[in-house]
Amino acid sequence: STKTAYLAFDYGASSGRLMLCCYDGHTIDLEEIYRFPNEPVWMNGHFYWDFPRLFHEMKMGLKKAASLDVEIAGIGIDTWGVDYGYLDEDGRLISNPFCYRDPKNAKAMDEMDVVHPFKEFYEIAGLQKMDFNTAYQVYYDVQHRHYILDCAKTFLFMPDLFAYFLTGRKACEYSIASTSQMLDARTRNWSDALLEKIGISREILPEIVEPGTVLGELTDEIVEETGMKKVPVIAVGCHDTASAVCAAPLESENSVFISSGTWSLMGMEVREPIITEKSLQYNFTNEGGVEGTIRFLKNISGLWIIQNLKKKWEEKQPDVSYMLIENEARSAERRHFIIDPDDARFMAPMNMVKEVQNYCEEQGQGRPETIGEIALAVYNGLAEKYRQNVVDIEEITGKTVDVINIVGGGTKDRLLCAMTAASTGKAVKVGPVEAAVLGNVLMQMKALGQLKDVAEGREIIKRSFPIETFN
Ligand code: LFR
Repeated sequence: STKTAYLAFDYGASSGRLMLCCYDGHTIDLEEIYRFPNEPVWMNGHFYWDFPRLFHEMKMGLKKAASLDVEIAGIGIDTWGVDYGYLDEDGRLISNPFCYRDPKNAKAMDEMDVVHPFKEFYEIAGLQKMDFNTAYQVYYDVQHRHYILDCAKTFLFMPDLFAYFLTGRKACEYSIASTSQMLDARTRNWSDALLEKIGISREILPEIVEPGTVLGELTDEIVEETGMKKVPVIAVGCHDTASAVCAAPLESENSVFISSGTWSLMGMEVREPIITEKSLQYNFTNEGGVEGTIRFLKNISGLWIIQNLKKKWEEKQPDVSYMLIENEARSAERRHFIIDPDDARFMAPMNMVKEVQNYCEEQGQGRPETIGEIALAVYNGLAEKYRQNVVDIEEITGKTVDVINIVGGGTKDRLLCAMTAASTGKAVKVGPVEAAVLGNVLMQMKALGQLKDVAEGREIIKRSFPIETFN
């Protein structure tokens, strides 16, 4: 047939999956061929990713793909941002990477702030102040785990690590590197000034490659183990949010996106970084996108709190689904509860239900008791953040926002979509759900010459998936 097939690995903070994506010259269709949980492990006061397990799952996915008897043109990998690992001189992974919710990060940020004021970083990197930014994590390594840096020969971000173990090629992809607070947002390269402040040697940082670069083919070992052919691995927008925005069917320069999932990444696609007094004051971030774009956005806690409420409720009531939570929130009796979803206390609490209840009580709102009331406190908090964010974006950019495009897994939450339209007063367009996977595929297609540019890719997305409007 004339169909071309691609494999897209999309690793999120709670699960990962492998999608088979076929393009017939007109539309793209997707099939999930493998899914697995991703559970960071809490061990002696720290949160780690289980990297060998995640790599194992990658190979299981490839095995499954190999058994399908489909010709695969390329493989792309995207993951959450900021996290990384070190390789020794023989390419062995030194220590399991930390999870970005590790409590050491807040401490590291405070330590670095004392020596190097945040403003010095912001002026160059243009990144929002978040304690998990790679710069703080690496600063922690420099200060408290120097033995690791003593034998580290290569630094790689999470998707780069996977690509390295598949192909043997060591490179840092630009969009993921742009989440580190170690790049100069304007030159799009490592910033020597920032590296010096952090105390990491430039020598262990590999070259930065653009999204859409063919990294290399699967190694013989991987081919042997999985039954795959010698397929090329392509650096896509390796940061999941870069991929999601790549596939967002934005219609104009006044469109705002929300990449909705565990986090809500809300902002605009712009041509040049916006690093001003105001963007600093409002704590906006400039992350690197595909085709030289900048994702000017704010990182807002997203459905993370709802996900963790669900886990807690499931312990007593196994049939609690997202649908049920949504419906309970729609019909909740007392509707005034509201939290600040970005309050640090919601980052990784032991009991999310109590945390939300206590917050409301401490704020003088009374205590939400039912599933509906507790969930609504979160929904109200998110909707209010979105509203404020639109106001801030309009003020900073001087533009008037016309449409908000919501993409990603969070679009399945129809209550949140409706509340977004209501709170912002803007037209909201919803879809596609699988934005990260689709952006991943678009950049593979571009790398292999099947696509002229992202604009053409977004037209394919619009043809292939329903986009719904909420007013
Ligand atoms: C979304 C995301 C965000 C990033 C957060 C932590 O999955 O990649 O963009 O800020 O995870 O890495």
